[in-house]
Amino acid sequence: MRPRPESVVTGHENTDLDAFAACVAAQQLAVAEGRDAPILVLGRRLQPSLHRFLGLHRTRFPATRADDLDLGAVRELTVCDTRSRSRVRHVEPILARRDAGEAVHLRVFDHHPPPPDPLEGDVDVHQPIGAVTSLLVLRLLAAGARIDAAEASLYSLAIHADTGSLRHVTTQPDDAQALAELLRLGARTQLVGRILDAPPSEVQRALIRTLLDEATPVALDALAGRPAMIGLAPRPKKAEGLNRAVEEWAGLTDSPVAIAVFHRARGTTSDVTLVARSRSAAVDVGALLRGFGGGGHAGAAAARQKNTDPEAVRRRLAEALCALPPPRLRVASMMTRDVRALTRDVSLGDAAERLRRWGVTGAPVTETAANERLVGVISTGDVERAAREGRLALPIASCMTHDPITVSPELPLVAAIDRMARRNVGRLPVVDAAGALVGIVSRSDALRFLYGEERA
Ligand SMILES: [Mn+2]
Repeated sequence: MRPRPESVVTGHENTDLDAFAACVAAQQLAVAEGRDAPILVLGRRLQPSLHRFLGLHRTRFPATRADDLDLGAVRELTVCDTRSRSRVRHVEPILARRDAGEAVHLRVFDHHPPPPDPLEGDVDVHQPIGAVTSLLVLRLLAAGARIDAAEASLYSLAIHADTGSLRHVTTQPDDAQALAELLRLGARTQLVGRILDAPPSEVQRALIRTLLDEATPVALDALAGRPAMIGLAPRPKKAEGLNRAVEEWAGLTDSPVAIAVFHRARGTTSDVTLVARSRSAAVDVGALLRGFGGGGHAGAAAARQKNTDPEAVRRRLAEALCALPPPRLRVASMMTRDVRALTRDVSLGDAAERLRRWGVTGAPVTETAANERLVGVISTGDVERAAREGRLALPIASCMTHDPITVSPELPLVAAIDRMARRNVGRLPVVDAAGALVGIVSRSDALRFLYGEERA
């Protein structure tokens, strides 16, 4: 006879480390609050990283599949890491009894944006945070619960997984605080390498190769003309680790937005799985894929569509991406328009004098005062070198950089800052389509944008 629990806790289908760890934390929280620990119920499928973790830890953290339980007596249900009803179909019979008026107490802990089919819990805890496990760990600590080294290791692994080791833009101070407390409690950081950074499997490597070959760039207004990549690949029969494959692929493309369209033939049509990653604040892939019946976070999202045509899905994705609004902050909104420039016929001696008087370490050089076409840049370093070599009487054109790195006023500010950092230049002349100097952005403009007003 199957066990007949009264209280269960579960995470979303395709259960990952964050969902599983949050369920374990919810069990411990119940104990700390004087309730019985709920039975942990897994989704029908598990993410490979959780599978790897359970390979060693399944006796330490016991869990059961829904099919191996009789859920008819459940009076308490806790759902972690989702509040979308369609993502917890494995406990649907419990939810259906609750709909029918039976007394089933529902608790929900989540960190995703609202789904189209939200669960309404008796206790609803939603917080935009990197990992939902962080939220539960801080509650456990506040409740005075004891956390042993194995639990601390699981929780920290989940936080590393969902925050990309605190690097994703969704990371919050509470994630870092929870991680710090877990390290104090003996979390084993070496697990992160062993469980999360395992090399991609043969299937994943093949997918990454296909995506690299079969991706098309889509120029986006939202990225001021920079492309997003849309890749097409057949979904393998054992479709595990699609997320990991897409993450690796996204890291290998130079584009901040990468969306994979995985397809699998079903008769005359196909089932499609979309997996998206974005490193740009201008493209929220969670919002984008909600338009395709999916969901997720701004930086990572997924969706599934049945009975469709992969090429049509790719076209609709490209259209939806192109319809995103253009970036608000461009170089033009931040540049200094009143540029102190020199002309190419000025002597190096005069240039030295003017740079000193203006209190700047460099200036753009234009053709003539009347013709503002940018022809180069000169720095105090160039002038000092000329002075040492006794060449101050020569025109600056003899000593300037002739091919300076420039930006267009239409470029998003973040792209300009990126270019400044990568090329290690302190100022970027801004030129219009005709090559005329129209402004300049400097390191101090960049810092003001990144950190707000500088202190004097
Ligand atoms: Mn999560």
